[in-house]
Amino acid sequence: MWWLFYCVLTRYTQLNLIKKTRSMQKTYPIGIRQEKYLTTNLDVIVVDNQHCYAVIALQGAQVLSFIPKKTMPPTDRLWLSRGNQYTINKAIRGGIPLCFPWFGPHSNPNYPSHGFARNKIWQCEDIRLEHDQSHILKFKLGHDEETHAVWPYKFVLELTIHCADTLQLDFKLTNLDTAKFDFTFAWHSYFNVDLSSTEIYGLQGLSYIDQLTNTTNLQSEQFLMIEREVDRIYPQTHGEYVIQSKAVEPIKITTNTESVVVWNPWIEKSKKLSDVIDEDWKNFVCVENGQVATAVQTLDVNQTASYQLNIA
Ligand code: TA6
Repeated sequence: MWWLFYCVLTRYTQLNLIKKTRSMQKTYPIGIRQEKYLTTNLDVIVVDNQHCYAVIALQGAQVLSFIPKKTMPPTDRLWLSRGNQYTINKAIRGGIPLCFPWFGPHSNPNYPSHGFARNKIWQCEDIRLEHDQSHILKFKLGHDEETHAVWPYKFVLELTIHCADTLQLDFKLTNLDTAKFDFTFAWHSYFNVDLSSTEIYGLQGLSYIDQLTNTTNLQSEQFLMIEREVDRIYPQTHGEYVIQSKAVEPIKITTNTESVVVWNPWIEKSKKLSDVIDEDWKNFVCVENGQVATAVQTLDVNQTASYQLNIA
C-alpha cells in the first residue's frame, strides 16, 4: 500500500515540475526563437519571417544581422566582425550597437567608450506577430547601480525593433529623475559593403567635423568615397542617405535624427582593433545616425525623447 502511495506522489511531483518548467519557459510567436549565438554564450533572439531573417542580441538589444528576403540573393545588410569574442561587458563589433548616454570616449577614461547601453543586458518586454507576418520586438533598459555609478540619473530606455521588408528602430528615452539631464546617442551601424566601390549619398553641401584633424569642412561632392581612414561628424543633415556598393543592392537609410557619423578605420587603425581581423576593414562602412551634434540633448523631468531609424 505504501509503495502505491509513493509512486502516486512521485508522479504528481514530476507532473507538477514539468508544468512549472513549461510556465517558466517563454512562449514566442511563430517565427521567433531564443538561443545561444553560434558556439558562444551570447543570448540572441532569432527572427525568421516571410520578410526577413534577423538576429538580435539581448546584450545592447543589438541587431547583429538583418537579411531582407526580397534581396536577390538574400544578403545581410549589416556587417558583423569575425573577431568578436562575445565576452561579458565587451562591446560587440558590428550590426547596430546603440551608443548611449554618450557618444565617443568619456572624459573619465575608466568609463566605457560610447556609454553603457551596448554592454548591458536588456529585457525583451514584448514580441508581436503583425497581420503582415512581420514581427515587432520591444526591449527595455532601466537605470541600476552600474549605470548610476557612471551616469547619476534615473531613466528608462525602450528600443522597439520592427523586422519587416525594412528594419525600423524606435528609440524612446524617458527621464524618470527629479532633475533634467543631457545625453547624446547614436546607432553605430556597420553596413556590409565592398568599401572600394562604396559611394555614400545624402551628404552633399553639409559641413562636417573631421575627427582626425579636428577641422570643420564642407562636403561639396555629390557622394563620399572611402579612400583612407575616415572619421567625420556631420552635425546637421537631411536624414536621408543611400549607400551604393557593388555586390549589394543600394542600402537606403531614413531617420529623424539630426547627425550622422561616417567611419572606417582603414589599414593602420584597424591593426589596433583586436576584433577586426586581417583586411576585414574592407568589408564595412559605418554610417551612424543619432544625436551627436556639438550641442547635447537636454531632457526635462518626465519628458520623453523619441527617434527613428529605417534601413531598407
Ligand atoms: O565611429 C566613430 C567612432 O567614435 C570612431 O572614432 C571609433 O572610435 C569608432 O567609433 C569605434 O568605436 P568603438 O568603441 O566601437 O571601438
